[in-house]
Amino acid sequence: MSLKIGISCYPTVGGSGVIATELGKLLAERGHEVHFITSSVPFRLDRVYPNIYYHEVEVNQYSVFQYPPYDLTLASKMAEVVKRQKLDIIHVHYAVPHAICAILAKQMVDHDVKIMTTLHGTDITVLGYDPSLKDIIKFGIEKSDLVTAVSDDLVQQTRELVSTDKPIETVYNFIDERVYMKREVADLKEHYRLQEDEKILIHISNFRPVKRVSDVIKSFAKISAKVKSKLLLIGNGPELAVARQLAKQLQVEEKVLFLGNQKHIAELLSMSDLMLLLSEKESFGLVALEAMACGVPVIGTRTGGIPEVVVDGETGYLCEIGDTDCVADKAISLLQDAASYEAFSLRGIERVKTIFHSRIIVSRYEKLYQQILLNE
Ligand code: GMT
Repeated sequence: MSLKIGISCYPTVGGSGVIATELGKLLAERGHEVHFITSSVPFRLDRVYPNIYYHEVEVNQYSVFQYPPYDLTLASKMAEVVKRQKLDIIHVHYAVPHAICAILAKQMVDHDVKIMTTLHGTDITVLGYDPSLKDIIKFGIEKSDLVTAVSDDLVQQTRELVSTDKPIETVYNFIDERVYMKREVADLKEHYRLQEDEKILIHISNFRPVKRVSDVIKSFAKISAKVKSKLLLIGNGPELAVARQLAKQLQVEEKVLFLGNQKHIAELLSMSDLMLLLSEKESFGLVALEAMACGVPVIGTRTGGIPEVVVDGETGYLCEIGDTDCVADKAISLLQDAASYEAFSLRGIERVKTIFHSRIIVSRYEKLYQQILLNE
């Protein structure tokens, strides 16, 4: 049965925006009518797609208000789209503010739209500790018709933080395997002057303190003392200046390439040998999945959902938060052992195909949509 599905997310760079957009694209390919209700065109929606409609939430700054009313404008836009398009479901990404906006929108219309909320971590792990928001997060979760989270760990954390009995289903993230695969990138390597005998490490994030980019630099300094290597840093954010300063201090600045935000991640991963994801909190770690899909093993921290993505000793390694000696030791041994490197790389590709394949995950979401609609 083809459905009319509204999707709201933060459309800018970020894992939740990527997942929301890729899900919308794949649902549209399966014949559903998808309506993005967002403040700008989601950055992955980069061409015209049949079955996809975009409704802009125009947030105006009025001189009388200190803050632009994003939440209320979004709720009104949701109500307008639900009413006009007769949506079956609004699938929101984040409990706060998006689930709250959907609940409000539902009250504004005379049409029984269902609300599905997907938790991505940031709202729960960051906002959940802010007592003033705890109750509204709980409200958003409990008033949704169905709630999913991107890892078992996030389900657990949400339960503990907001003390709710509401069933929360784990639905893992996925990648578009037509994009994330190992590619031929000899020209690109040449462009960046990367040499054949150099190992390439990569870190991709929004450089928030939670990503512990300093640990990435510290680990890399230890690795590069033993293995001829370079580090690619992809992304932008508040810790970028700190990372630059530390690279200088540890005398590895010549070996670190700061490439800023990039669109063609699969190409950059295809020239890389190892990913470092050393976050303090990470409900899933979509970049780790993208890396594995391109045959790049990952060294991650044993935190949040990372251990559900990266299998220690099989598709990468896990180290405790802040243990840069562990990261360096594991990286050096893996990079120096070609046979075991190859096995890690292949197992990563296989794991993505069997557990995180878009076909499996999108079908799971479709089944959950049907389930909500049948529960009427
Ligand atoms: O990692 C971020 O800071 C961005 C954030 C987001 O909301 O886009 O990412 C969260 O959602 C991603 C997609 O589900 C997950 O892969 C990330 O692990 C999660 N980030 C955190 O939990 C810190």
